[in-house]
Amino acid sequence: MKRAFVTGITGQDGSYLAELLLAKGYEVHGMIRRSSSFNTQRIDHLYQDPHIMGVKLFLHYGDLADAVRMTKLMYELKPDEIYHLGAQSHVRVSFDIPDYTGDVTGMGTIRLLEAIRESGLGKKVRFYQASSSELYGKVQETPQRETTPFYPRSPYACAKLYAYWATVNYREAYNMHASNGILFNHESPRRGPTFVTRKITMAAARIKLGLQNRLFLGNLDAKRDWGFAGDYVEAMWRMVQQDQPGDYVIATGETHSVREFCEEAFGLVGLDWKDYVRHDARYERPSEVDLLLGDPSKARRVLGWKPRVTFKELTRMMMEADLKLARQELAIQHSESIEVPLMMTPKSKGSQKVAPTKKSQKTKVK
Ligand code: NAP
Ligand code: G4F
Repeated sequence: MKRAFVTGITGQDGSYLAELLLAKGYEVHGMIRRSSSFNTQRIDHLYQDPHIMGVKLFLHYGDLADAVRMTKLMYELKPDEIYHLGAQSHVRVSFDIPDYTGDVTGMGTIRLLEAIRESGLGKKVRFYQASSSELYGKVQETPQRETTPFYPRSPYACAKLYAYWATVNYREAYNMHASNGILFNHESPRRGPTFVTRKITMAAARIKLGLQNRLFLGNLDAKRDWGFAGDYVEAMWRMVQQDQPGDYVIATGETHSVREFCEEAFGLVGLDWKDYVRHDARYERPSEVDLLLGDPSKARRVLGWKPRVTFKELTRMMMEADLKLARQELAIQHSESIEVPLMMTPKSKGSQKVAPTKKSQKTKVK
């Protein structure tokens, strides 16, 4: 049985990748951050009590800022494959916390690569680095392919540039099986709520149900090559299975503006986005990536990979999921209007059981 180690397993991609690896019979070990609130919602459906026999998913505390812990995990687990997805992954936020982003998203990669070498796994393990189309930034050619020069436009992209070249360097210097997936934007119902597609589908659903009346966005002209995350984790796995490591663009080969995404999403619930979307400069970036459009022909040729979900199917999938969540939110609001008084202690004077009643028909408990 193959053993995989996944950083960023609690994120969007980590959750789809964990599903894929478990379905293929892998034993999966994920590194998670200690958090004061639960951060495992995306993988809760996969998690089993480790005391049960035959469990295949294991979670370990760790952090990309902690080299000692990652080295220890490498010694202990000795994985066959490592999927390095953990990162501070928000581009706009990286302008606010550039130091942290450089440390976790850039240096985090070299810490993990060194942990692999230090534990003697360098020659054996296969390593996947979650590189990004943000590397192309101010694009030097369109569409962007593996040979297109990079021009990063954010602290996030600069950190990913460092991690990209660290991966290439460890491949060349130490003969490691280390590959970069240069993934263009990929989305899903599990996408973080502050990324633009999810922000739009959540708002369109809540507006439709009367839970919200405005959506504030930044630059509507930006164009992105949006695919489905479930398709993209399949490409990660295929890269790692190749005899030789390499770098691959993973994209749909189609681009759409943020405005078009609004039109499509609001249209699906019978609304005109122009009636609800307002501009807020806070969501603009000091330097923007105007256009991303990938050429995935190398991935198609070498990996036999192609995207299955179209732009329209993706938007529909996200809208359907967010409508369901908005309905649940509405139901919770409605149930909160039903008053259930706390029970008094049995010995206390005058205690009595009261059936739940609607606020409108309040019963006084004496
Ligand atoms: P995501 O949802 O933001 O997930 C990021 C993951 O990294 C989460 O599990 C997060 O943990 C973890 N993480 C953050 N800081 C960490 C730290 N200091 N130590 C350990 N773990 C940490 O991102 P995603 O969309 O799944 O993307 C996965 C990877 O692909 C990222 O590296 C991203 O930069 C890259 N990428 C994404 C796209 C895309 O369109 N989605 C495209 C190209 C590349 P918490 O859950 O605790 O926050
Ligand atoms: O959804 P976004 O925040 O994604 P962005 O910046 O393209 O980055 C994502 O994809 C990268 C791959 O290319 C990943 F590497 C990265 O980790 C992340 O997953 O923004 C998309 C576009 C931008 O041009 C942004 O300026 O949408 C524009 N936008 C307009 N209004 C907005 C908003 N973005 C966000 N997040 N919020 C807005 O209100």
